[in-house]
Amino acid sequence: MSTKLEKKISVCSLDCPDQCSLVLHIEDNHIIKVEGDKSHPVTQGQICNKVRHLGKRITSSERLTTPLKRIGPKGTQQFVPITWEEAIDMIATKWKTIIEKYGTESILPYSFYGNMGHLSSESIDRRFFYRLGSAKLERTICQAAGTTGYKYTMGSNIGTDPEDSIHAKLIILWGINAASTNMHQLSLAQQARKNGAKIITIDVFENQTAKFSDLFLKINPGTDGLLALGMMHLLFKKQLVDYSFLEKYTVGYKELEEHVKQYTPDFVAKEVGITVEQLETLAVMYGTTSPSYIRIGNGIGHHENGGMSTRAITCLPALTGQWLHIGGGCNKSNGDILLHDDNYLEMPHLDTAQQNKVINMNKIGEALLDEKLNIQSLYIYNCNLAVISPNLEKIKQGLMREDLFNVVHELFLTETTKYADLVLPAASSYEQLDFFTSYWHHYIQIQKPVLTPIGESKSNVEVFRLLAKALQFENKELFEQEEELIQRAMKNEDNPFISTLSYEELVEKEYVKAHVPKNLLPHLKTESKKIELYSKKMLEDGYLPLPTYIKNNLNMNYPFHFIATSNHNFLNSTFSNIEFHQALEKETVIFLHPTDAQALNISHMEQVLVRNENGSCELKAFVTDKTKEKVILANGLWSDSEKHLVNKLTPSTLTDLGRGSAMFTCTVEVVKIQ
Ligand SMILES: Nc1nc2c(c(=O)[nH]1)N[C@H]1C(S)=C(S)[C@@H](COP(=O)(O)OP(=O)(O)OC[C@H]3O[C@@H](n4cnc5c(=O)[nH]c(N)nc54)[C@H](O)[C@@H]3O)O[C@H]1N2
Ligand SMILES: Nc1nc2c(c(=O)[nH]1)N[C@H]1C(S)=C(S)[C@@H](COP(=O)(O)OP(=O)(O)OC[C@H]3O[C@@H](n4cnc5c(=O)[nH]c(N)nc54)[C@H](O)[C@@H]3O)O[C@H]1N2
Ligand SMILES: [Mo]
Repeated sequence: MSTKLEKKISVCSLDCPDQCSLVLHIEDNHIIKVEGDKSHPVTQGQICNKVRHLGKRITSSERLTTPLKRIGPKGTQQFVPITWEEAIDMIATKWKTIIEKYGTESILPYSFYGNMGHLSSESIDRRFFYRLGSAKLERTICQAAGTTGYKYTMGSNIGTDPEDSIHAKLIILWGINAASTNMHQLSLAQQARKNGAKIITIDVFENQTAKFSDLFLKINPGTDGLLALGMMHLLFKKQLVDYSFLEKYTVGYKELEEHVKQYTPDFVAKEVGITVEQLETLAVMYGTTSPSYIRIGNGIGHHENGGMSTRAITCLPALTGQWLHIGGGCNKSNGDILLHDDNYLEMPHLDTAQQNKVINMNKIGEALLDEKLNIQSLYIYNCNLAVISPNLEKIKQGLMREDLFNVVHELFLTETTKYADLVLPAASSYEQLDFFTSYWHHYIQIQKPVLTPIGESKSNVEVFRLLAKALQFENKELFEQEEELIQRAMKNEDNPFISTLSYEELVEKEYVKAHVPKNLLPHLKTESKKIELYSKKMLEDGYLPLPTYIKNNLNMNYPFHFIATSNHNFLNSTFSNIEFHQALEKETVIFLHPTDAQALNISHMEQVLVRNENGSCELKAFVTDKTKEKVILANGLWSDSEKHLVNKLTPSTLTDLGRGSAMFTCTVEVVKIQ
């Protein structure tokens, strides 16, 4: 790469719905400035502050440059550099021994979307582990509950094009802190507001998104489904539903109308923690405004009842016939709009596993400690497991197992590498060719390499090719080149929305938009081809067929509901190791209501102990009435000190639908440190 200043179009590889198009100013293999691409219809030249300072992370002097082998006890981060040949040979030798003794399914890959590139996260890696016959990982920590609830209703993950939300006259931001986690949705909402739209935020905390809204409802955690059912009750009662739409495009509206009679305003308002007047205002605004658009966030899906709650909200637009109005409807995840040929990319037919051992990623601690499951080796990539997973104390116990052979492929030394026998240096997304599809907007984007890999770092794809060779796997599929992979993956016969797009066009234009008709109704993938308010499939799968409120199971031994969300200046734990970003986020805090602080005799910014049966943390108490009494929030996934790891407190319980993480259904006590 040249040493003179150049501007290069790139795509942000972080796990974020906005998936921005970036203009990187590069000099001497360093990112010296980052701008938003003005030509991209969603990015519109605006980017978040953390990505504006991306260069501090990507070209940081802390980047790993060589493979490292452990020399000290596990947990102490003591390594010596070794060569790639030695590293690959060590993995191959160790795995061959493990396989001989315990079988292929004693090896488990553990990955998530630290790099959203499809080649980096679900291509040769998946093919390799199928061919190896490893145990399988259920990757459900993020959206699983919500998208499962959504899919039972709508058939697939397709919803309103966010760009159309500028036409909405009512926008509800529900369980999403869009100001931090989906900033371009706020820009679009701002444009809608100029045309007279009203904006409502529904959250348990008065965050920056709430401040931006015309109406804010501060509700009790985990009551979203009930609130939606209470709205439905009023919509039917006040005759604000569109019966002709319901008749033509839905299944089960009569059963639903009968079913929601039990959700009376008095009961709903009390349980949700709002007034009957607020509930009425919300229902009437929703029932009388069109187009209305609901952006459903992940704050809902991380509760035990998150699948059903999301399903209940997903039913609302059908009641008022919103799917026929441009900008109307809702959007949880648009993941299926840009669905590529994942079967081709991942090749499940290469699988050689005999038993089909499946481990849920949220239960990795339990799995590592379960002798029957017999996990002998972990290969971790695209994921900071020891920070982001619930029930960390248990995970730590598992990772400390002397007999566990643990490989971590990372850009940096992290909390997770502490427990590695071998650390491999990863190339960043800007150092390789890959393609990206947003799970919110409708653009496919390409990343061409714009930096030379730092040190000896290698991309995920490259490392799996090396491993395949070392294990003498001869399948040519394991050695396919990046260009061909993208070209072939973009051809998905089953997805009409991308059928006219080509790799050549993508290379030329940097991003291309899916061709999605304004009316999605002919594309519903439910069995009935309609919106399923009553779902026969749910009944067959062992669930209640109508959206129903089931209270979360809280451990009442502890007085506070504890919700550790993501924060504004990190992306999950990414950036939490960069001093610049730490300074932006300032402190690791819990937000505590003044009444609760007073009862505990805790003053503002006092260091406190937060604990429950899973573990304990030391954090500062930020006293504020932005939260509800008895509800505590924490600001993100800090990893600067073990004392700050909030997931030491969260449970590994699974959600009602989708086997997702119910990490937000958690209780704690707060104790003064003497
Ligand atoms: N800055 C930044 N952006 C990010 C991320 C990040 O870490 N930082 N992470 C990325 C990822 S992987 C994801 S999945 C998304 C997640 O982004 P969001 O969809 O915004 O989800 P969360 O940040 O988990 O929580 C959103 C809101 O839900 C609220 N909440 C919690 N419980 C409840 C409840 O029971 N009901 C309601 N109504 N609200 C509740 C919280 O107070 C919070 O304001 O953001 C992505 N973007
Ligand atoms: N308490 C609590 N816990 C949470 C959440 C929460 O809101 N609260 N959010 C949950 C959610 S929604 C999600 S999605 C998960 C996210 O969990 P993770 O996917 O683990 O997200 P990150 O913490 O960003 O860590 C990603 C790691 O991948 C590495 N990486 C980046 N690119 C590459 C690459 O090309 N190759 C390799 N080998 N590594 C790479 C980065 O350096 C980084 O350390 O966290 C979950 N955990
Ligand atoms: Mo996520």
